[in-house]
Amino acid sequence: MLYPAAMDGKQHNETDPFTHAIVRPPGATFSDGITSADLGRPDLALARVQHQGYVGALERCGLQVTVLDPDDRYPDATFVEDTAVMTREWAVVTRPGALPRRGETAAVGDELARRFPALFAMEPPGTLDGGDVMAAGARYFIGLSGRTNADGAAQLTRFLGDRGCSAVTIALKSLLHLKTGVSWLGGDTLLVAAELADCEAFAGFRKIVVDPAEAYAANCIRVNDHVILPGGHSHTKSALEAAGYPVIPVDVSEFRKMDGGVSCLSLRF
Ligand code: CIR
Repeated sequence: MLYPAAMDGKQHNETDPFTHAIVRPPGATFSDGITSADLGRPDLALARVQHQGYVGALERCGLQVTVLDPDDRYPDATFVEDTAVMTREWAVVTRPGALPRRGETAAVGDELARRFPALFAMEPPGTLDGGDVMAAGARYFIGLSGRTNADGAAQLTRFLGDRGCSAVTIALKSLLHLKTGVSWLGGDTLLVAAELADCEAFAGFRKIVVDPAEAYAANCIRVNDHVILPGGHSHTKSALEAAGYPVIPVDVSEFRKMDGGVSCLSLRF
């Protein structure tokens, strides 16, 4: 633990609106990041424009957005979600599972330390990417993935338990991160990819199952009154709207080429 241990029984109230987000635009080395997508190299200029559009969507949802400087040493640093798990009450700086990404946490940790007097940092041998952590109010789901190991999940589970939150782990087979395949929409509703639809951990949730042809859209973010969804997924957009969620589509094609989705691009609190 690098920082003084935290907090005193408070937990995120699921009705609290988000007021802030932290983002980090793609840097000059963006296309050198890790990817398995096989969609070609991203166009950096377009990625920057799309990132601005994404920030605009967060602002439209009422958030004040803090923009960190890009750091060309870390091509994946724009996927800032993986570097922390946080609510408005507390923050945990993660230890990302991919070695080339580990240094990304320094700038995020500095920013969070300004906001949170007590900031927890994960310790070796634990690894955890924020993309593997889905909160549904005080219930947390942690994906065990190629990035998040059992020790990382256990550290976070203990931290959450001390704050009155529950956590269960879900072993992932093929997804990069848990939230690649599932998004909490608030209350008891999930947007879920077919491969996680029957996951026992999600029994009891109402599920909107994503058409397999639109599996990428399973990663979306509910931000206050809206759902920010990757553009071009009309079936999912219609399903969300029919369920009563106003949708803001954002074009993130260049981030998809680097295995990123809409949740990865911000920390929201
Ligand atoms: C990586 O492989 O780490 C990045 N290229 C993509 C990270 C996406 N993050 C996320 O889904 N939370």
